[in-house]
Amino acid sequence: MSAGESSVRLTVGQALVRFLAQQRTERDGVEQRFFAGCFGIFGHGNVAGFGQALAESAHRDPAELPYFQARNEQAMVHAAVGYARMKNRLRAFACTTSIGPGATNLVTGAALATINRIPVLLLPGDIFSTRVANPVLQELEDPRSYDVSVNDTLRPVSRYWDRINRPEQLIPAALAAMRVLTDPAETGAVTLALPQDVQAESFDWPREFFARRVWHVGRPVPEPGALDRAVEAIRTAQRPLVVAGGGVIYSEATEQLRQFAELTGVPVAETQAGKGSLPWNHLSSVGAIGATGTTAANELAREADVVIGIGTRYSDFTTASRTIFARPDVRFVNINVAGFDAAKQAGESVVADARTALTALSGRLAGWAVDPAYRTRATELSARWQETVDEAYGIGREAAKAAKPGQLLAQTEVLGAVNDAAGERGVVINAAGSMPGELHKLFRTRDPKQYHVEYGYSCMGYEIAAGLGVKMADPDREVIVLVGDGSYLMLAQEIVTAVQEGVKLTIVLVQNHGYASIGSLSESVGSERFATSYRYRNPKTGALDGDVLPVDLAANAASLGADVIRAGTIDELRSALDKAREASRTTLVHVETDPLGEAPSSQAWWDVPVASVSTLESTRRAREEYDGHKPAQRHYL
Ligand SMILES: Cc1ncc(C[n+]2csc(CCOP(=O)(O)OP(=O)(O)O)c2C)c(N)n1
Ligand SMILES: [Mg+2]
Repeated sequence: MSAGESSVRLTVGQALVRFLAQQRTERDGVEQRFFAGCFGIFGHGNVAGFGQALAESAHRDPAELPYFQARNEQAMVHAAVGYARMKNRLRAFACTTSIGPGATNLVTGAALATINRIPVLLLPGDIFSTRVANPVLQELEDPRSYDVSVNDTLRPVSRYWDRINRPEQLIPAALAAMRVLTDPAETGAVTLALPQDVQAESFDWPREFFARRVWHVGRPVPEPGALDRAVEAIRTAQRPLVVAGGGVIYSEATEQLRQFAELTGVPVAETQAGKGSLPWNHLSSVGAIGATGTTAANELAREADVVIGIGTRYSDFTTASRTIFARPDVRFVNINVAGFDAAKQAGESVVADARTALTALSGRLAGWAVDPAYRTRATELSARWQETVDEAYGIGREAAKAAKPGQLLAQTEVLGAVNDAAGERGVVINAAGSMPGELHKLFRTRDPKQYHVEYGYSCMGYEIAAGLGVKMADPDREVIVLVGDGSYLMLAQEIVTAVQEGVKLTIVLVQNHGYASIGSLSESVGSERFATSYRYRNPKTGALDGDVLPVDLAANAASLGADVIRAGTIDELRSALDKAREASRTTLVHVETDPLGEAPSSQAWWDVPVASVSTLESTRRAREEYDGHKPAQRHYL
């Protein structure tokens, strides 16, 4: 296209900033800007291209595409994911990086985004398209092809991946990127790799490229035949059970789920991403399902003849590695906006938005309900589990039975205090270690957006970075980041960004000197807790079983700019959480817990294969137990 009124000459970087600023989503008549801003770390791969464009944009209009500094590229993707998840995927962030290590640091974050189906736009710099100066600093140099760069590592973890080798390629690529980012069935990480020379090249862009563009996020309706089959399956069920996944929350279908449950009496169990679909004390709620589930949900799952999965991808934790739905004749009805997930477990596939499908189902099932005795049984099972929660949280524990001085707190008591501190709307964030499982079964969720546990990728280091994004998405909510010492040591540096931006987080650091979770898993598979605690190497044994290390993570957090409170007892913890809530600055509460403490059992299995031959007695015993569980595993054909 030649220069003229219908075009505008800009670099690729400048054009991309302008384009991103004009993208909008609309759902249910509510229109909003899609990109809340851009996280970035600069190097030679983006400073002169996209970085220059951001600088120019900040001069023109600081609100056009606000820039936020991060300390680590992986962490900035986590922050972006935290934000987009909180916004039910209707708003998101872009992330700009340099080439080489800045780009490959994105890979873990991208995998997390894609697995959890959360949109994020990644803009790594790439090696010269002209190749005139190659190899450039940080170039991989594949002897088989100069077409390869480290950014190719982002291909399998991106839902859309493209490299912009000529300026005009940006036009179709940017549109394709937006299509994927705003499509709930397809979304995840989207990568546009930007060669550093191309970013700075200019082109006469058609003005329409920068027009305000609205991406309509629809609510696909069920195909009539599919709805008929689903209704028929549910009507003939004696023991139906809903499994509510993240799709219920992203679709904002919690009210429709409540109506469906009240109308039909079908009990509702929740996956990690779906937790909060019903308030914990709703009569139809049986809480968490699967390997980290409640005994109530799991008992009903074992008896269920029809499982109604809504917005779930049936991870191994949800299905207890395909053992929890135990009836030989169990059938599945799957409502999912993604055909890929709807087809799982050979179920009746209803490809539709959760809200639309639930409304349709409630209409078609009017007058039908489960046997009242089944309803009562679900309620009773739940009530029994809630007594277990009270016990684990230490509610009603007499003073005489309270912890003795010097005795470490149980992690479940810490979670009880955090549950109280979160109140009606506070958001609790976690991702890896022993806490996700305990939170899943214990946490009493009152609001659909208050339980933010990333358990698609269960990525250590997500917690603090995601807290930043969550708080940016909803500054009115108290945000409580629960983080283990292992996770903290992996990726804590976004505390600095939170302090810089005045984004106030409460961080509860649970110090148990190592990997309580993997320690207990290790023991259960006969690996004797090998190398799962942080200890000095013992000169006598040669193993890592010496003294506890002199590590002070509270001091570390203070050095990064956080206010710090150390809590030793449950009363100190509760008062620290009160103080943190009132504080205006990011506050870290440091608490030590017993690494050997246990949460109540879910009575469910998780498939982690055990060595089939071993000289260790512990391993042989674990293998025997494993062999005992294995036959219960189903294909669900
Ligand atoms: C990035 C990453 N590496 C490794 C793992 C495997 N893993 C899961 S939990 C865990 C230990 C977590 O330790 P910590 O945060 O202290 O929590 P704790 O188990 O003590 O509750 C490890 C190593 C993971 N989930 N993520
Ligand atoms: Mg730990």
